[in-house]
Order: sequence, then C-alpha cells, then structure tokens
Amino acid sequence: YDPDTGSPVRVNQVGYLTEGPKNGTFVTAATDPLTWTLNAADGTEKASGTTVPAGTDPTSLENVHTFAFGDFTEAGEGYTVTIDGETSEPFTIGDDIYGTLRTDALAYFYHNRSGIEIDADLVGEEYARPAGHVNVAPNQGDDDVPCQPGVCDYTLDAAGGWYDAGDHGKYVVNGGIAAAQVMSVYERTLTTDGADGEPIGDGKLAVPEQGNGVPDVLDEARWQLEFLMSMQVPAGEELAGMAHHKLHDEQWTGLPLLPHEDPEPRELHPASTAATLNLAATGAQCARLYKDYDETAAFADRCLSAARTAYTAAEAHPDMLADPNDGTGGGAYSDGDVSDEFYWAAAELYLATGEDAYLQDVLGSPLHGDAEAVFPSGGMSWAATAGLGALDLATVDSGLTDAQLGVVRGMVTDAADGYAADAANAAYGVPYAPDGGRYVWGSNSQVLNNMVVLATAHGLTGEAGYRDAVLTGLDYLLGRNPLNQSYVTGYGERDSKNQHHRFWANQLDPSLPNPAPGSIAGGPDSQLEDPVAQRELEGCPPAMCYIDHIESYSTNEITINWNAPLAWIAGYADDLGPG
Ligand code: 9MR
Repeated sequence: YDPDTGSPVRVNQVGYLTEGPKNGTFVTAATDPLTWTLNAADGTEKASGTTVPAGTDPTSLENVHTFAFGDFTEAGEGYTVTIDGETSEPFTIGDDIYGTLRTDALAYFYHNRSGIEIDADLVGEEYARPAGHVNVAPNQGDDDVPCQPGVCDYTLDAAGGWYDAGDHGKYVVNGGIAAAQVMSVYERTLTTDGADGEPIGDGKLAVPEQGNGVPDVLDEARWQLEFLMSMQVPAGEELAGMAHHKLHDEQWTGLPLLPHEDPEPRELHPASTAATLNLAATGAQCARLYKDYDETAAFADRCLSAARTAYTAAEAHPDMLADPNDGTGGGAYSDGDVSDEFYWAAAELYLATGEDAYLQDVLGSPLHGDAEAVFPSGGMSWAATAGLGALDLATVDSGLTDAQLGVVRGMVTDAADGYAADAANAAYGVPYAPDGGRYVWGSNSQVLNNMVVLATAHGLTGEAGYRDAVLTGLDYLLGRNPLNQSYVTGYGERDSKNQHHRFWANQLDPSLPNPAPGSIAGGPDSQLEDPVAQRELEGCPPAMCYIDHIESYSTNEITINWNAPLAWIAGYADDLGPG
C-alpha cells in the first residue's frame, strides 16, 4: 500500500481564519525539532518557528511532527509552509474562507432532489437534468409506489424528497437525520449569539423557491419533510401512523445512470419503529420552525400532527426493527437499538409542544444524563440520534428548569470535552477517536458530527478550546491528514472529485459532471467494505483507507446525511469571521 500523498507538509488547503488557530503536520523520519517557515505567495518569508516531534501517529503509522503558526495574523492568499526543503499546498489566511462552503454544501440538496427538474438557470447546464421518478418512461415513478409483496396492499404517493446518496434510494432513517441537520443549519442561527442567518435566507440559495418569503434553507428542508410525511402508513390501515423504512429500486442499478433513466420498479419496504421516530422527531422540529412564517404555518400544523401520530404509533410498535438483510436494490439501514430514536423524538416533541408527557419520556429515558450513551465516542449518526435531541434541548428555549437544563448542557459539554481532548491528542488535530482506532464507513461525517457537538458547546460556554477543536477538525477534512486529501469537492488543491454517485460520474462518462462543489466524501473506512477498497487499500493504516475512485462506495460515496453536518459546520465557521 503506497498511495501518492504529495508533500509531507500537511495543511488546511482552504485556509485558516485570521484570528484562529493555525496548525499543520509534517511527515518525516527526523526525531529532532525542525525549522518551519511560512512563505507569502511571492516566496518571501513571513514567519518561522520549530516543529514539535509527535512520534508515530497511530492513524497513519508514520512518524510526524506538528507545527503551529497561530500568532501570524496577516490575511492573504497563496501562503505555503516549507520544512526541510518540502513545501505544502497553498492556503489562504482570512475571515471569509468558509462563506462559499456554507452555500455550496447546502446546494448539494437541490442537486439531489427527486421528482423535480434540476434547472440550468439555478445550477448551470453541466448540472441540469430532467426530473427523476415522476413516472416518465422508462421510470417507474414515485407517485404511486406499491409495497414489496406481502407488505401492504396500498400504494403511496412518495414522489419528491432527496436521493439518499450515490444511489437513487429514499430512506426515512438517514433522510430524517439529514432533514434535521439542514433544519438545524437554520435553527442554529436563531439560538446562537452572534450568528447571522442572512446568507441562507430567502433569495440566497439556488433553489426554485427563491422569493417566496421563506428562508431558502427551510424551502430545501421542506422538500424532504414532505417526502418523509408521505411515507406514513395511511389512517385506517393496521399500522396507521408508522412510517415505511424506505423506498428504492427492486434491484441495484449500475453506474452511471441518471435518475430519469432508472428503469427499475420502485418498492416500499416494511414500516419500522426507527423510521417512524425519525418522522416524529423531524415533524416536531418542522412544527417549531415553520410556524413562524405565514406561508408555512399550515405546513407546520401538518408536520406536528404527523409527528404526534407517528410517536403514538411507535409507542404501540416499539420493536419493529428493519431487517439487516433487506439490502437488495438499496441499503438496509437496519438499527437494532431504537432507544436513541425514542429519546430524540420525545425531545423534539417536547420542544414543539411543551407537553409534560413528552418531557417525562425524555427524563425517564435510560439515556438521559448519560453523556457517553447520548454522544458515543464514534459520533452521532443515522443510527445514533439521541444527541440530536440533546443538542436541541440544550439550545432551544423551553420550559426546562435550570436543573434540567444543567443536565442536558452537562451532557453536551462532557461529550465536547472528550472530543476536544481527542483532537488535542491527535497529530492531525481530528476530533475523532473511534473504538479500537477503526475508522467507519462515513468516518468524515462522524468527525463532522463531533464538531457539531463541539461547536454547540462553544456556543453554550464561549470557551475557545471548543472552537479550536472544530477548526482543527476542518483542517483535517480539508487536507491536514495522512493522505494530504481535501475530502470536499472544489475546496483545496487535492480535492476528492470522483465520489460514488450515479450521475456525477465523470470518471466513467466524460459527458457527465464531477460532483458539484461542496460535496464531502465518506472518507477513510478501515473495514475495506467494497471490492475496490479491498483491491487497492490492503494493509492501509486506518486514516489512509480511502481512495478517490467512483466504485469505492465504502470510502468515497456522498450522502445527504454527511453533507448536512458539513453545511452546519460551514455556517458555524463562516459566522466566526468578523463581518
Ligand atoms: O451510511 C451507511 C453506513 O453507516 C453503513 O455502514 C453502510 C453499510 O450498511 O451503509 C451506509 O449507507 C449507504 C446505504 O446503505 C445505501 N446508500 C448509500 C449509503 C452511503 O454509503
């Protein structure tokens, strides 16, 4: 295993905030400190210092040094760092380095909408495409989807929503956390001192709903919320109020394949408790955010009613687990433990309604007060959602007593303390120390979700250490890592651009585009869970088990539930810069 990692001087290839920490990593056999120099674009030396030897980094099994130039605060572009004759990729120092990332990361969702034409006027000719799954041949359409045999005898109109990922499936579980985090991109701006939601307001994102009086980020989330609600089992049916786990093609399709060309029959899969609670949680969050706009007040009511019905149904069917073997034609997204989904849904319903019954379910949950259970060291994910509820309980105005608020905020800061310590211990500054050192499928999203917890703790306490760990997390994702890889398309000199995706498939068909800017790759997965990874990455150290190859779906896919925390973090980081 011998990847091309370019320069051994590793930096954030996008840049560093003027007043923020500025750290890098140097791969070298040397054991004594070395001199680093910071160079301006014209080559003049602007600062220098010595590296700190850090020994063997367990995530890359390489000997490394770290270096820090946070004291240097002169804004500019094209800076590089040179150590021992080796020079880094160029980077910027400035306050406005994450503004386009905030909107690009959100643009991902419009690009991946189902059931609507993607308009060239909004995305350019390269990314424009016809509507997918609207029952125009050869498509089967999502407007009248039958169940798998034996599952139900009705059909649902489940058109719309976002495609999950590189495939054309639509799943309620990862769809739920993604919708929640996109809504939280907006809600963060309401609950955090100094944040400014204007860059995602009406008229700011490239979405067809511009100018409708509602913040564009809420328009985007609504596209998915409507789909989530459409997955609910209709009244009068035996499982009324439950939500179907997912809808996707009968058989897996190959790459490349544009959505409107997908000829496979679509099928609804059985209802599950997890999906139902995703609907309850996101419906409740919807109710609380969309009621503020006249244009969406009725929609908010509909969300709340769906959320209540879903929660009641989940209580009546608390152990309908999705089948882990139901993975033909789409992902299984099975989850053997739904106590976290119950916690999340109860928290959101309490925050939406103020009702004591929901609060008692929060307080009575075995997870409540247990920071390690609510925020696992590996991070929140589609399968570990309790933290979403805890973050909202900690930040959204409610009738919680000071003591109750102390417990939830304590969980957030306890977890953040752990992630900050992980970042401080890591030679690459990453706030992610998974069990056994194993990087999981979608590890970059785990890093991001830990950063969301850190950023929330920063908002609650103002402690700079939390902010710094978020920023070193961004450094890791944008190039300061063992592969010298920026995992976000269009950001940094060595960016990922061949992610696993059925129509952003330029690697397979030059007439198709690469992923749109602002699309984050899943990242290193040390389990090597696809044939390309198994062939190309054998023997890789954990943080190097990644390849920018379109067929490596376990290391290089893109999904809505990974881009959502990227958008959240980009907004947070953009708001850190003055003005
Ligand atoms: O993100 C999912 C990851 O946590 C699982 O380990 C993996 C295998 O079950 O599945 C991932 O989700 C994929 C889904 O099953 C199918 N569409 C693409 C998703 C992202 O790779």
